Amino acid sequence: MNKKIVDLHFLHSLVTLGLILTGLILYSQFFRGILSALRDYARDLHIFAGVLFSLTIVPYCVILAKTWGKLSGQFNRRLLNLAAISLAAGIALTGILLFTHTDLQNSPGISALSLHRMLVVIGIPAVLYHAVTGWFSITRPTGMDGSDSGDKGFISSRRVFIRWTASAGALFSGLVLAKWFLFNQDTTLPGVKGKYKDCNQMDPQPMPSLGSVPPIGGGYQGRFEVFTVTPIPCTTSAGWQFRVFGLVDNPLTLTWEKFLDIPRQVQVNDFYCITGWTVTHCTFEGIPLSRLLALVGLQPTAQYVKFYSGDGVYTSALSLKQALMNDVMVAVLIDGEPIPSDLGGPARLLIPQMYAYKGVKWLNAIELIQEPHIGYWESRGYENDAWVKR
Ligand SMILES: Nc1nc2c(c(=O)[nH]1)N[C@H]1C(S)=C(S)[C@@H](COP(=O)(O)O)O[C@H]1N2
Ligand SMILES: [Mo]
Repeated sequence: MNKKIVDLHFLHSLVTLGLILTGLILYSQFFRGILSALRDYARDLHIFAGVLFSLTIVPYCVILAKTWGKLSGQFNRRLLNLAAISLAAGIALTGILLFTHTDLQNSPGISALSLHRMLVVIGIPAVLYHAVTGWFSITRPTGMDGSDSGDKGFISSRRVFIRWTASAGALFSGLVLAKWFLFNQDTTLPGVKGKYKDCNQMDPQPMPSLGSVPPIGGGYQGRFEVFTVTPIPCTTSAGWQFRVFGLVDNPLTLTWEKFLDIPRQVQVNDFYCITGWTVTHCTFEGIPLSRLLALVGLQPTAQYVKFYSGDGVYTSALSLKQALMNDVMVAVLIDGEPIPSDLGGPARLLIPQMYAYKGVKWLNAIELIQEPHIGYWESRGYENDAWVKR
């Protein structure tokens, strides 16, 4: 191998290692919770490394094109190199789609994120295998294609051993990743019980209305990735209250029971996280936000609506016009079951036409204000008007 290729290869392996590490951080539940500030750095690093990764694909294509002729008769090597480049390009392309939030249109079940992960499930084991077997052929300069240059006996049996171990390791890591990424879908039982933790103790439980049971949406499809920037708050009906205050004529403080007395509506929505995952056909039941606002009497100076979470940290806001859209609701049931604490219960905000970061979990207060408010993720770079783009 000439020096240029070795340098390129060294750079590429560093970038790949960085991508794998930051990617695992992005996927890990651990970093979606209270360490989500770190997750944010990991995302920036992942994007940066992703750009470098995408760029390094180009010279590989050039090199392959140049050596294509020399590889005549070596069908396997041609195929392997093509496959490796396609895999890298696929990962890069789906990564770019994720970065720009443009998902694959009209392809139910297959999203840029699921494809990205699927390709990584093949890619990481392949990279591991290549790293282990490639490593040894660099320290002992023999043919990369497995043709031993005069090694006999002990050494070649060691190489066979290494290859087998690498294969086993690659297979194992592939299976672990596949189980992690792909077979983590909850398609077995309908509903949310048993799949998401619920540490709330609410009495009485909200009675599902017609349409929630059985859910008119037919049951949600996909999997919620439980996001929280704080430890998950648990509450009881006695300890819980819901306030509507600010620029209103009649501020409200509702107990759980009074809150449940307000008529609810049932609607079917898809749920979009801006990081690329989607849950479709959710049947939500809750109080339309416009109904809550009608109860308090808005003052003319009320221009924006600010939402508070029971976690004490997370906030978001809408303009009054957005807040009055008829599908914005404070949801208490999903597919006829109380929303578990993992998913923001006992009550969470739902703005179906916007990305889910606008939907404050553990919602317990709404304030009418005059000036715009920039919420938790909005102040960390996400758009304030978070219309779903797809
Ligand atoms: N209080 C609070 N609300 C929140 C968040 C959060 O971290 N804390 N994350 C937001 C984001 S980014 C998403 S995608 C959804 C995730 O909802 P889920 O955890 O029920 O899947 O909640 C939104 N609401
Ligand atoms: Mo999100």
